[in-house]
Amino acid sequence: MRFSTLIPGVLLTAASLSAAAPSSHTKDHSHGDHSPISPKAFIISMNWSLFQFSYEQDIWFEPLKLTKNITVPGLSPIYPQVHCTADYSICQMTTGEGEINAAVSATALTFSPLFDLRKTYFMIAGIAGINPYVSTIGAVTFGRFAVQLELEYEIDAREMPSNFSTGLWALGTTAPGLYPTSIYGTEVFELNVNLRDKAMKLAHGVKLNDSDTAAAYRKKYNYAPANKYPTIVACDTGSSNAYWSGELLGESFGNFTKLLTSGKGTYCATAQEDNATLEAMLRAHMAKRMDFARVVLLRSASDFDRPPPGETTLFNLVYADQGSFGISLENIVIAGSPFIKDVVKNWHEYEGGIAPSNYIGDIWGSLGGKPDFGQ
Ligand SMILES: *[C@@H]1O[C@H](CO)[C@@H](O)[C@H](O)[C@H]1NC(C)=O
Ligand SMILES: *[C@@H]1O[C@H](CO)[C@@H](O)[C@H](O)[C@H]1NC(C)=O
Ligand SMILES: *[C@@H]1O[C@H](CO)[C@@H](O)[C@H](O)[C@H]1NC(C)=O
Ligand SMILES: *[C@@H]1O[C@H](CO)[C@@H](O)[C@H](O)[C@H]1NC(C)=O
Ligand SMILES: *[C@@H]1O[C@H](CO)[C@@H](O)[C@H](O)[C@H]1NC(C)=O
Ligand SMILES: CC(=O)N[C@@H]1CO[C@H](CO)[C@@H](O)[C@@H]1O
Repeated sequence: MRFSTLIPGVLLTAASLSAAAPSSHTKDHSHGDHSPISPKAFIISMNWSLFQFSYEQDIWFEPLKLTKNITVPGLSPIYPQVHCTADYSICQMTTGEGEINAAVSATALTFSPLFDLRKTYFMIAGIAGINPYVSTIGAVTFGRFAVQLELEYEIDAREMPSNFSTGLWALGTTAPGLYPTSIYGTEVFELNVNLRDKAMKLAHGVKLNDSDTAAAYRKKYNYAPANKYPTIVACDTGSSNAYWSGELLGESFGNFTKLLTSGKGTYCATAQEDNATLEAMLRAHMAKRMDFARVVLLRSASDFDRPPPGETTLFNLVYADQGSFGISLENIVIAGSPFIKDVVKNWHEYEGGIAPSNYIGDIWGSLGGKPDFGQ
């Protein structure tokens, strides 16, 4: 439906990109070649622990052999380097957690003169809370929409009017359920569905990892898909700095996602970074430094966003051992690697871009075209 408005913008982008990207094969950045690095695939992680075994970042080091370190000014003080394969075809960085870290680190990367990212495919890949009505712990989600959940008015639910269903509602309005009248621009991002589907197809049939503890915790939910084996699913993320939990907040944010995406988005995964990373990428695209049509958003489920029947929300959030932190990390690699490897192996299919057939961009139409959500 949006082909006519969208495709010209996309072709323009592809044309401006085709002037692009020097090949990176032969460069040796440790020996004085200072032309920009132009990776084919770039993984964006959010967190990493120096003290514990396996977090979002270092899960990639071994399987992808990320042996080259590049210090990039403006990255997080605790994750100051980008890590690349020896031929610089695949790189990875860690933004740090939460929206501020994600926005600033992604901006520093995309505007760094050390990189030419105009043809690079990005995979934002992290762990997330999961909506049990849409999927389950250990599952891997691929998103089309990223919604800024806490960009709302909020009053403590104990002080809300008795006829309110939730203490959170859209900015500039007077009650839950009304479309926001005050728009900041980062409320919703929509990504290339054709690219997402390609990444999901490549991941199809992989064997996701599981643990006995996770399997037992799933059984506490007396409904599907929460109590089913984890799978790969297409559904959408919501970002919020507030690390929330609970049936009512989950329902409130699910409603908000529907409201902002004109019913098209299905909230399933909670993240603390995606709208910020995507805002930085949108601006980098506008500055012709990268291509917003080349972004995949993957979130694996490390915990449920609300408790099973008979347990409290507090228990679910801070006490329960859901047994899925480790498997969610492993499953990022299991479900994300096929895409990363395919980009490098079959670069001829990717180099010119995977044209989107849906609208991509923000709520303002900043990249051209007309949003297929909102008012
Ligand atoms: C992020 O990493 C820090 C240590 O670097 C760790 O303490 C924290 O628990 C991690 N957070 C998540 C959500 O994994
Ligand atoms: C590259 O960075 C990683 C993570 O900080 C570190 O473990 C590794 O030793 C570094 N490698 C080199 C060659 O400096
Ligand atoms: C709640 O009640 C007030 C006062 O009766 C009314 O003005 C308002 O529209 C109601 N709000 C909702 C969300 O039903
Ligand atoms: C699944 O996890 C177990 C325990 O960590 C590990 O031994 C096994 O190799 C993993 N399987 C896959 C397919 O990664
Ligand atoms: C979500 O929306 C439904 C349908 O409008 C409504 O019945 C429900 O109370 C809302 N839930 C919350 C928590 O706001
Ligand atoms: C920087 C940024 O965009 N981060 C997030 C996303 O949504 C709103 C946007 O203005 C910010 O409050 C938040 O920090």
